[in-house]
Amino acid sequence: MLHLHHLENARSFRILWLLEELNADYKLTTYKRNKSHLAPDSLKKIHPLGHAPILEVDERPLVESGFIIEYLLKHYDKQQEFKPVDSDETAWEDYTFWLHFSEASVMPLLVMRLVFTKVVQRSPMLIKPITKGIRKQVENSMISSSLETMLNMMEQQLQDNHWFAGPAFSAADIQMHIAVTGANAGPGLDKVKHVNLLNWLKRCEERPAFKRAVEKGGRVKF
Ligand SMILES: N[C@@H](CCC(=O)N[C@@H](CS)C(=O)NCC(=O)O)C(=O)O
Repeated sequence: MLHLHHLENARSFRILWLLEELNADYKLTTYKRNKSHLAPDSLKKIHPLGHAPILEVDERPLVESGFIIEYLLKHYDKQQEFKPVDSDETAWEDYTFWLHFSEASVMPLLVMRLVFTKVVQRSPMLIKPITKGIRKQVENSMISSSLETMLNMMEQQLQDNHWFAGPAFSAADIQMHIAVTGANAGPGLDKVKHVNLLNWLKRCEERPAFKRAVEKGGRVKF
């Protein structure tokens, strides 16, 4: 029995989407964020980390979206539809690289940006100019140029390939989707420089399983 604990506007959308791609039989519980934009304490009762996603497999709680994805593919993707076969070295390397790149490189920058935006939003009027100044400094010195380099790498990959792991859609696309959605928030990605990324986003979101996941768990908004 699979039971997904999903938090609104969160990385757990990845697992919901994959479960839909797999046509798996699962139970879904969706949690609302609290006033501080954090997960409710009730998630800590399922797993001490209290983060989403948590996938309970026969009541054993699994965490980390990359690990959960690999677990689901190993046990439920019998035709190996969502991961390249080991013998296709290039596709396998691309799949593995982008699966890790999303969580290890892109998401930390997006979370840092989100945290500083929240700090500005929540700071009292009197000190807002100071927090805005700090946010700008962090954005300029630690976020924007690294993110631009990463976006250029992604753009290059999608210029040469239809999907992140080559010609076929894979779970690497699912893992990357929220990262690209986050980078596309606010003013949005440059329509010329990042045309391949924007077209890839559309292709992802046209998938019937993606649409079903949005109906069940809501769309991720940054
Ligand atoms: N590396 C973890 C990150 C999990 C994570 O931080 N989830 C966020 C949602 S995007 C969360 O639960 N945040 C709520 C909180 O920190 O209280 C993964 O990929 O599963």
